[in-house]
Amino acid sequence: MFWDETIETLGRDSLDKLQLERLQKTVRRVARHVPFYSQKFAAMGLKPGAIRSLADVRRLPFTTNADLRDNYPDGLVAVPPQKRLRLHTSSGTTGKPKALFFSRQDVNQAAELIARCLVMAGTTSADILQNMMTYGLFTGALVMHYGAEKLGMLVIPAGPGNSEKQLLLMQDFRTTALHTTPSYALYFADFLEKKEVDPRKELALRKAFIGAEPYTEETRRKIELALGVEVYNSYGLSEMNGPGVAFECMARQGMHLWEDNFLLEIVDPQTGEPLPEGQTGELVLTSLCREAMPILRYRTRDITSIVPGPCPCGRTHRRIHRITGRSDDMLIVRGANVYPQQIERVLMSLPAVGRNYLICLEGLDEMTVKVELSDASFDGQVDHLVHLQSQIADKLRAEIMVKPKVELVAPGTLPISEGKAKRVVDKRVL
Ligand code: DLL
Repeated sequence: MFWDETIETLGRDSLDKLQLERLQKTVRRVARHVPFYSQKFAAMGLKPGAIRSLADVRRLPFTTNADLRDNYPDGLVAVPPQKRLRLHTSSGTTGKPKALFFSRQDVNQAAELIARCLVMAGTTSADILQNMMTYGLFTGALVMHYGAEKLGMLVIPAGPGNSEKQLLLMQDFRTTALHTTPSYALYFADFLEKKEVDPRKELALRKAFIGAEPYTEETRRKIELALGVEVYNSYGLSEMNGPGVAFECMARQGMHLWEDNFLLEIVDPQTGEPLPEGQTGELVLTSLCREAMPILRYRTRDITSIVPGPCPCGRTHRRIHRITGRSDDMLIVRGANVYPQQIERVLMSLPAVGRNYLICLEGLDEMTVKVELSDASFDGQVDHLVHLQSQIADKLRAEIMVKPKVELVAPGTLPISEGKAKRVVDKRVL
């Protein structure tokens, strides 16, 4: 099933040709309308006409997170005020937000890509989508909302939180598909368990589109088991429309990245040099269709690699592997490089572990991993808990090379947030 079969199965040569035309057009437009880029081109002695092949993309400057903040609020916008239709922002971790503008064409194009994703994942206009992402400045809910409407689904704009209400909506309107973050999906799974609701018997759920935060295969399995759904990984970022950049098809072996809209590169996060296909590095994206705010070679900081070979689904757009972390969320603990995702992978593979955890760094270089237990393993038997604690610490040490302190806590006691989960609290005095 395809939303736009011609474009989704376009042969490599035609796709390359289309990308080059769109890249050249984008470069000409930013050179004319965005002083930030025209000044960069001038300083590098680069003329827009010098981009003659896709490989020439390497001659273009990178755009970073800091560039977006420095040009806040509208320094990177390429259209006059009357063509600006929608504003989203992205908060990131520190400082000023990033402002992202959409023209009418951008809003339509973003919805078009979402419609492709939803059909690719096996949903149709007969499905009922409960959109549990945050509505507002965050792209997550609205971009999905418009795309699902374009496909013709009934969309329930539930927003996040208020699990009682979410459950009622699911029961009363027979929701078949969910859109949420992995952390809220796990939280909601806990809620259903406490309520003794068996989703397979009492609800009509069949698919969940999960993204906006990194998560592991182990977490995917936990969500699938607890909610009785198939989970599809959904990747995107505000700078490139929000959700709908890359999404899993029904083969679920990596996420197809819509290459007619985005030019993808994988670079060495330290040097910025392109890496050979298949190697793991930082994803760099150039928008090829964005009108209001085109962005060249955006350093996403997301670490991934390209899945080799063709996909059984027949789509030609290349796939990226699950994001394994961000080049800037790496922690250095007693000299070892540690990615929070490594810790999640270990924890979520253990049945005794519940659905939430928190990594706390304190003092000089002390790492404590607070781990919620599952209801079944929270039995108050001291021997059992002590054994479990040391088992988890050993498994973590085998994965991350340092042995953290492990603190076991009761199910449902660690804080949860409505937006993106905060997995690390760093209060070290280094
Ligand atoms: O999170 C857009 C989005 C909304 C994607 C809903 C999917 C679903 P931002 O707030 O700008 O936009 O955050 C983008 O979130 O660079 C990644 O680090 C992370 N991220 C998004 N999706 C995934 C995913 C939205 N599936 C940043 N796996 C990105 C891992 C993800 N990380």
